[in-house]
Amino acid sequence: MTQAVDVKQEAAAILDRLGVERDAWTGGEMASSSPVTGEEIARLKVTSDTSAAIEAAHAAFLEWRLVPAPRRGELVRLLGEELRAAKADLGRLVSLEAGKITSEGLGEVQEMIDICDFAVGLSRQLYGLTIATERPGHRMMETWHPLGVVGIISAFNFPVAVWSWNAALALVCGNSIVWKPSEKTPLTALASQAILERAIARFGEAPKGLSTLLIGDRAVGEALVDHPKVALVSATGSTRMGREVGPRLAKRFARAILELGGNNGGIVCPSADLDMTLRAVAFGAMGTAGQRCTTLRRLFVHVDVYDQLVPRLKKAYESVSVGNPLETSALVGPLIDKAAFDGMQKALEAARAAGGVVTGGERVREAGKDEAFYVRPALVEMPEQAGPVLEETFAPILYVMRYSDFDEALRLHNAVAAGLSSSIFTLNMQEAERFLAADGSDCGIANVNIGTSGAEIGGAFGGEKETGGGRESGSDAWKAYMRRATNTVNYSKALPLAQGVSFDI
Ligand code: UN1
Repeated sequence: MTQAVDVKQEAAAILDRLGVERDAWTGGEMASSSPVTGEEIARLKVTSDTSAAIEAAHAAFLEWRLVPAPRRGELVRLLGEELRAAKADLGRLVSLEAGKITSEGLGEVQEMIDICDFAVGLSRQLYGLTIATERPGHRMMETWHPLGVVGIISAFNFPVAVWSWNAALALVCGNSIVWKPSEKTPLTALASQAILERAIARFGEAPKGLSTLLIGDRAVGEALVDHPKVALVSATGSTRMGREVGPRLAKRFARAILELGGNNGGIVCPSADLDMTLRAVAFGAMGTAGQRCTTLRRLFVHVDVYDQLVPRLKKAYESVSVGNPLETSALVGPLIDKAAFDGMQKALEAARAAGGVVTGGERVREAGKDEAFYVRPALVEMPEQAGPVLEETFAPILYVMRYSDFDEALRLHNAVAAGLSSSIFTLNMQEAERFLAADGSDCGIANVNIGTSGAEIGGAFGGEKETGGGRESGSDAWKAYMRRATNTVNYSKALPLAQGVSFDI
């Protein structure tokens, strides 16, 4: 135990150091509280004129798209520098506002720095293609152009990293950005915006309105989704949210990147390295108090190793440290709020009713902090994949089931609505390769001997089915942030038509 931390005072000191105006987070109508203690730490002003902010972002886009991409990369390089300088403060603010343990708060800022580095390189690699044409004296090519205003809707659990994936790519791709952060984590958003503004000031020649923050509730998010001048909305959150956002965007033919729920599974095969599996499962299922979209939620364990692995896992669940992430080195911090706690208890009740045997799951009280919701992570041995196992509950619940036939395990693994992340633990290459094959895991992320969470930024991030199908972050995810033009140039003196068509006038 170290000294008691005054969360309100510390948040204020960090915001001051990061250059956020006090006016933005004091005296406003939107309360923000820390899950660490349950105390209110700020009162934010809600953005009143979303339309004006989006119009300004559009005007900024019209200029920014003309700045050469490698110059745009320079702005993102400066953002990376500013983030490096602010890492300790911003990481701590993530812990204060989202309840993450220290190394995960810092890890989240590292993820921001990493995507900046990636985007800087990308700013010189927005490659198009040259394509063979069937017509003599012609050249065909593909060019990538800036798209427009990019709206970003982010969730509380990765309050800043997910913004940075979108912001860094959107900016090098020549777009302006408008960000609606979760109502649960607006302070880290104000801080990130201030950090970006510092980079913009150093850059010197960026148009005003290039990056805007919209503070507010659902109505503000809806205004962003419905505004005709927003070309793309990248939204991270629940499948329920995606079901509303997706059709609204489709209605006006705007683009969507949806990164929604996950109900991530793992298969532990007879040959698995059980020590490694234990650690991977523990981090995947209990890390971030089970509040990652990539959290491991379902585990299929082969009958031959079940009695070796599961008792050890249970011990880990019984002994993992749960507590205040600001004052202790606990590995599991608080749930975001009471609703998350209630949702967890409801799922555990349903699991018991379906024959589940629960280890853990009870509230861990912090003295004098009745509004903070700490829980012991729950491991639930289930007789079959049924009831709450089929749904994502955003809390640390791991459902464990036995299997004896690999194909059956694979079938059950894929038999849920979401399709984000997945893992197999095996030293048998036939099983590993099968898991990664066309008839293997149906998720956007499929791992071998690694847990489901903690992806690096270099790969495309996202998933299939009810996860929404969008891809963010690395690989060629940038293409969703640009518009593609196919150009055919005739440098001959004739006009041959494609497909041999003749049209002589
Ligand atoms: C999320 O939970 O929305 O792979 C994102 C991970 C992190 C990102 C999670 N890099 O767990």
